[in-house]
Amino acid sequence: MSLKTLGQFIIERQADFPYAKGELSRLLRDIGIASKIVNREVNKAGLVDILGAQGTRNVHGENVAKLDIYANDQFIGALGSGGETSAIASEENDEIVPITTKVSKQAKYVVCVDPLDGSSNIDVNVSIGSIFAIYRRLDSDKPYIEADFLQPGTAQVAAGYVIYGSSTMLVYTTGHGVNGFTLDPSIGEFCLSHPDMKCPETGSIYSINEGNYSRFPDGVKKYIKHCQVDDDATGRPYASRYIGSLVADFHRNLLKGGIFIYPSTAKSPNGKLRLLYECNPLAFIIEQAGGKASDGQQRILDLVPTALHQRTPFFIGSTEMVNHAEELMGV
Ligand code: AHM
Ligand code: MG
Repeated sequence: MSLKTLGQFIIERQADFPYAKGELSRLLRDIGIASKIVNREVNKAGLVDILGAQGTRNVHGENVAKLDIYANDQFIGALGSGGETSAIASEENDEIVPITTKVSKQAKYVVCVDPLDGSSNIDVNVSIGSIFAIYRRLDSDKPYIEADFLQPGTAQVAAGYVIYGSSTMLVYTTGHGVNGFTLDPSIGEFCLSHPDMKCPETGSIYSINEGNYSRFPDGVKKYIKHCQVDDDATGRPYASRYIGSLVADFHRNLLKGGIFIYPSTAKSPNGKLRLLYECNPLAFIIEQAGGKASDGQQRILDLVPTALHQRTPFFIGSTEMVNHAEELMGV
């Protein structure tokens, strides 16, 4: 069987968008380029003086590792020079980043990105990822506005993630199923390795930071107990697996079946994860793979954002498991 590269696949799939002129395809190509450059640095992180905290804090008050900055620069650079993105919302930037090249000002799309998620795992050689969501601007005849970024997740035209793991993979959807590409380092290309990915209807893995147990809502505590009960018929107790890298936890559960939960806590009523560039893109992917994503009460993709960096409780994975967790949350 011959290898199909990401570039070939994107061109073939352009037919899914009969009215498009190839801009989205080029934008996806730009993301592929940025992630290959980030991958190169992630892979040699132990060798060069790029490891470790930079000594600054990002807009959320968290320590910023050098690779976060590097990855952010790469995504902004690649999307900027590609010419199809008019502005970017990034986890690393408080404000929207405008792209000021002549062509980009007219570009149809805006991109939300978490350039390097799970960065506390960089120093210990554990999988990390990049996450992106692409929206068509509300009015491409005028300059971009914040409302372009505050569209509900249902308006995403494409979304994806890159996992820098034991191998590097790019997984994306344009609303026509989910496809995964593994980076072949010998030729420097992402190659189709996981066509038409589907999330099992149910699974036997639950992923949650149980250290926060005492701060969880009652419904989440009940769900954790449900996972731990001995029941041969449903294969319980389930296995607890939590990496602390959203992309890695999500990717495993997508392939094997399972549920990932980052709920509200007594200290953080909106949870920790960010709607625009963490939850919405993964929610789009899981739905396209037959799974489900919820904030515990309602569908993630239906939430109407009010701020760029807003957080939301997050329940995502196999449909049956998310449904059960929602029931215990009182939906
Ligand atoms: P980050 O954006 O600062 O990297 O934080 C997001 C990460 C996710 O990858 C992961 O799911 C979560 O934080 C883990 O948080 P916690 O350590 O509270 O369990
Ligand atoms: Mg993040």
